[in-house]
Amino acid sequence: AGVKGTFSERTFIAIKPDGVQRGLVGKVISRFEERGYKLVGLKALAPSKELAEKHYDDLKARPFFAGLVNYMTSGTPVIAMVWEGKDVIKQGRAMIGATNPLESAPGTIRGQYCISVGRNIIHGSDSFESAEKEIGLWFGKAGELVEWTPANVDWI
Ligand code: RTP
Repeated sequence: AGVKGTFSERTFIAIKPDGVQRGLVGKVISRFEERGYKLVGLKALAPSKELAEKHYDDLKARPFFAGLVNYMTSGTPVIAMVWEGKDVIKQGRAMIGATNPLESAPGTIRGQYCISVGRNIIHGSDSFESAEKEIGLWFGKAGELVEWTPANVDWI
């Protein structure tokens, strides 16, 4: 996940199937771009059960686990992304908002678009360790992440 706390820090962000079905892909990408983050990995895929279970393996014991995996593997794609930039892991979580829509502040992504915890349109890594794990899981193949330099933005 790059180097923690520097401009090369990376996080894993995924638009979940309900976000794709609702046509919110462009809006989510715009928010990260406009904030000043850099898109270094992007793909659409319908995750396998194995991938969804590995991604959420810390929630295995929770009562909603099976439903969560079914939702992620419905066949509608997930838009898997890696975003890079200063403090992007923490800032990405702040931009996404709280898991429970009753607690997600208006202006956050979930606070603007969600009313149900089980259909909360987006995922973001919650720590550097999670980002490392999730980027490896979703972008395991060599060459899937791209290094590039934005035009004339050194001073931002
Ligand atoms: P995420 O991992 O997807 O970014 O979500 P999170 O950290 O904000 O929340 P977490 O506690 O890790 O839960 C993961 C996802 O499980 C679903 N969930 N459903 N009571 C429920 O039905 C319930 N609780 C959680 C949500 O989709 C949540 O994002």
